Amino acid sequence: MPESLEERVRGIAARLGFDGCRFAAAREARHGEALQRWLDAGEHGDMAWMEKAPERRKDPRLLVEGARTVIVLALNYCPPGAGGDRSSEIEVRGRFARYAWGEDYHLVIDKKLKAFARELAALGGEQRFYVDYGPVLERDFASDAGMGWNGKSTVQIHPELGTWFFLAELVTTLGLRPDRPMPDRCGKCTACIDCCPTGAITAPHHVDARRCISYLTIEHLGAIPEEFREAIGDRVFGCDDCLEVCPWNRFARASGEARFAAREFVAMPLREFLDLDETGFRELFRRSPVKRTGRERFLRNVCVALGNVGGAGDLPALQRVAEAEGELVAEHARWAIARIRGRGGAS
Ligand code: B12
Ligand code: SF4
Ligand code: SF4
Repeated sequence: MPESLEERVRGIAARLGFDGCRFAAAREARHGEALQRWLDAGEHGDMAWMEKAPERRKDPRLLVEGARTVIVLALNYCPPGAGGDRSSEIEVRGRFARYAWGEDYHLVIDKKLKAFARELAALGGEQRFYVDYGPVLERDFASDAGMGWNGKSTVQIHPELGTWFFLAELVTTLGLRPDRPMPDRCGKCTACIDCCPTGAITAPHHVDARRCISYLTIEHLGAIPEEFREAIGDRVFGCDDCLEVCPWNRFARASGEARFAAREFVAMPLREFLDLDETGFRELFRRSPVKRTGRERFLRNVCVALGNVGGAGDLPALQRVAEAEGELVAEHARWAIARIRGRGGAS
């Protein structure tokens, strides 16, 4: 039997190292109106880039003329020691979300998508590819294609990968038979909603980004509102709480992608980050997602974490930063000093 077009495309995905490849029809996104309401309510906070071209985000046919299929891809990023067995987690001093432990996934996946697009062109397709930054409501098309289901946390859940996978898409003119959606297997579970430290999951499948620690530590541009600082705890970049509690991570296995393995910075003592100058910051976070915040906002986050978990030994470094840095970092350093002193950290 000759190989079908669908099998050939899945074969390309497997050769490029993707952990899943499924197809959805290119059509209007099911939750386009929900996206519009979210934007109109300002729940995207400072992410002005989310406001750009919402009509394209709602309909992939506006991205590629004659588009017939959205090829939905999954790539496992579960770093070794982070899977279902939480007792073997690597001990970290300030917490980074797992997706940021290794090399920037945009770089890793972009390269694979370029190669993928070349192979699809050889099959007669015209396509564009996206990972994260593109105007695609990625989780809608993942749900349509049966790449897991949309969890109550809004994170897409896969029966074998759990929560630890990235999504990417190729919008193509090739007509590939759509896969079936997968039933929602959250059942009565509400663990992600119950555990969220800031109450950011305001309803099942709905996150108010302005309350989310991932947003506050990565995307938010100014001072972190005081009401959230304590809840941020020791997190300095992103948040995994609603992912870690998901029972479907019992089945998660470590990623085969060596570039997602944890880099040294995840185990660095928090205080040492305060010594980074611009060059030091750029070198430490070269090819890392952490680079996105820039040094100033990263130091802001480090000060908040030190205010929550630091001790007397951290006061001299915080004092130095409070005197030498611009107002954004200095104000967070002063807050941290007051918190540590309030705990009896030092006179
Ligand atoms: C903006 C953004 C954020 C924002 C806002 C998050 C949010 N929930 O909206 C912030 C900065 C907070 C964020 C955080 C994170 N993000 Co983010 N983010 C995005 C981005 C760029 C757009 C998301 C978006 O359009 N939001 C608008 C809202 C309205 O849409 P939505 O959250 O996708 O929600 C829709 C679905 O729930 C959908 N839906 C789909 N199927 C179904 C089924 C049912 C029944 C229902 C009711 C709804 C539904 O309907 C909703 C309304 O449209 C996407 C990439 C992309 N282009 O899609 C990555 C993306 C969602 N992020 C990702 C990741 C990894 C994260 C973090 C885990 C990172 C971290 N550890 O810190 C957290 C998770 C926090 C969380 N609970 O969502 C991955 C998620 C992969 C996955 N397996 O789901 C994505 C897909 C990037 C990628 N290419 O891999 N993110
Ligand atoms: S990433 Fe953290 S703060 Fe954001 S919704 Fe999940 S648990 Fe809440
Ligand atoms: S924690 Fe429970 S409710 Fe939340 S996504 Fe996982 S299974 Fe669904």
